[in-house]
Amino acid sequence: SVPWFPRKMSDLDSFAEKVLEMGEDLSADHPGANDPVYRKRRTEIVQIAKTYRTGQPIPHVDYSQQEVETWGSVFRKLTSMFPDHACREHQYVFPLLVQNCGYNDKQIPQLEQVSNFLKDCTGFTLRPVMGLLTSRDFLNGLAFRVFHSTQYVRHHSHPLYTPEPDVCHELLGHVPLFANPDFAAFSQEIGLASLGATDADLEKLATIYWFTVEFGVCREGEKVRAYGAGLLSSFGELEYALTDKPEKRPFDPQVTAVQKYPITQYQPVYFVAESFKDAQEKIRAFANQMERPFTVKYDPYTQSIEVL
Ligand code: H2B
Ligand code: FE
Repeated sequence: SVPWFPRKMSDLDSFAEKVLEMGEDLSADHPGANDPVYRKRRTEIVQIAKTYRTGQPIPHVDYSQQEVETWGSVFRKLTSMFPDHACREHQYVFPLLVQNCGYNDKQIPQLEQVSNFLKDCTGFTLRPVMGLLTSRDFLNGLAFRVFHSTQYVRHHSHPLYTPEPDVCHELLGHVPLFANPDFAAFSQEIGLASLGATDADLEKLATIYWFTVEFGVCREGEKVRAYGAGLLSSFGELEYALTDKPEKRPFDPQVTAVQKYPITQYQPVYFVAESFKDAQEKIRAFANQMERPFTVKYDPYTQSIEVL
C-alpha cells in the first residue's frame, strides 16, 4: 500500500510534534546537553514550532545578546568566505537578504521576514520546526515549496560547530538558494518525487537531497563552487570541499542515490551539478522511473497536490 502523504498544505500541521531525537531533548554529545540554561531557552523557542499552524505568521523571537554574538561569529566567518567559495546564485541573492531581511552580524533575521522575502522570489516559505523531522516528512514539505526551518541558535561554546541544523545553518546555508527559481524548482521536484514513495525510493531521495541541497557543488567554468547548505554553513568543510582532496563525480541521480556517506566527518565524495535546471530535469527523469502507481502535480492556486 502507498504510504500516507500530505495532499494540502495544512496537512503539514501534522508534523509539528513528530520530531526525531534532538527535539525537546538533546543527545549526549550535543555541546548544549549539560547546560540547563541552554536547554530551557531552546524549549522556549521550539514552543513556537510546536503550536505553529499553516497560514499563521511566524512569531518573532527576541534573541539574547549571547545568541546574537554566536550568530555574529558565524556570519562574519562565513561571509568572508562566500566570495571565493559560494556559487554565483548564492552570491547574487546575499546582498538582497542584507537589504530586505536585515542580514548582518548585529542581529538574527526573523524567519517571518525571510519567509515573506522567499515567497516573493520563488513561492518558497519557511515553517518553524522543533528539530529533525523524518526524511519522509521533511522531503514531503518541499513538494509544497515549504522548507522546515529551525529557529534556535547553536550552543555558544562552539560557534563554528553544530551537530544538528540551527538558525545559522538555515539562514546562511539554505535560504539564499531557495530564492533562486531554478533551485526552488529542483528542490520541489525532489519533494514531489517523495510523496507516497516506497521506503527504498525514499532513502534514495534522501541520499540525493544530502548530496545536492546539503553538500552539492556545481561547475562554474573552470571552477567548482558550493551550493549545498551543509558546505555554505561550515567554514572548515567549505574550504576542504573545493580542494583536490575529496573526489568529485558528475551528478547523476541513479549513481548519487546509492552513494554511502559519513554524517560526522567531511565528505570523501561530492557530486558536481552542471546547472540547477539540468539537475531538475535529471531528478524528474529519475522520479518517472520510480515504482509509484500514480503521478503527482502541485496546484499552486489551491496549494494542494493533484494525484493523477
Ligand atoms: N529535518 C529538519 N528539521 N531539517 C533538516 O535539514 C532535515 C530534517 N534534513 N530531516 C533531512 C531529515 C535530511 O537529512 C534528509 C532528507 O534525510
Ligand atoms: Fe540543512
